[in-house]
Amino acid sequence: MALERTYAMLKPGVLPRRIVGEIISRIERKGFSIVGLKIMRIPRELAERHYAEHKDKPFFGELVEYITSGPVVAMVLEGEGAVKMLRLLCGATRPEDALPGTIRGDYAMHTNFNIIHASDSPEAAAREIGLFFRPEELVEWSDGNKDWI
Ligand code: 3AN
Repeated sequence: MALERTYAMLKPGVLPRRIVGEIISRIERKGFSIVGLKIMRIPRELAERHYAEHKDKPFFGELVEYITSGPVVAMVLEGEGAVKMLRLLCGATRPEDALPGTIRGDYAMHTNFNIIHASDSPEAAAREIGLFFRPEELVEWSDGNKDWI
C-alpha cells in the first residue's frame, strides 16, 4: 500500500475526559507516525468549511456548535494506507454500529459525540490537512522501526 497522510481530530469532550493520551496511544500502537499535533479551538468559519459537505443536513448546526464548543486535538498521521486504516481503527460513525475494540466502539455512546474525526478519502485528507495545518507545522522524521510495523 502507498504511504499516505490522513487528518484526525479528537473532538471536544476528549480533553475534559482526560483520555487524550489513551486515544493517541492506540493510534501510535497501530503504527501510525504522528507528523503534526496541536490543541486548538476551531473558529466557527473553519468548522463550517471543514463540515461543508454536511451543510444541508439537519444536524449541521449541532455539529458546528459541538466542534467549536471546546478545544480539539488536531493530528496529521502518516502510514501505508493511512486513510482507510484510521477509519477502521475509529469504527463506524454511529457508536451503536461501532464494534468493540474500535475507538468509537470503546469510548462513545452518541453519534453527535463520537469523539474522533478521521478523513474519509485521500482527497478529503489533503483538503483537511490544508485547513488545519500550515506546511511548516508538519514534521518529517525518519522511522527506525518501520520494518517492524
Ligand atoms: P464520519 O465522521 O464517520 O466520517 P460523517 O462524515 O457522516 O461521519 O459525519 C460527520 C460527523 O457528523 C460525525 N462524526 C458525527 O459527529 C456527525 N453526524 C453524522 N451523522 C449524524 C447524525 N445522524 N446525527 C447527528 N450527528 C451526526
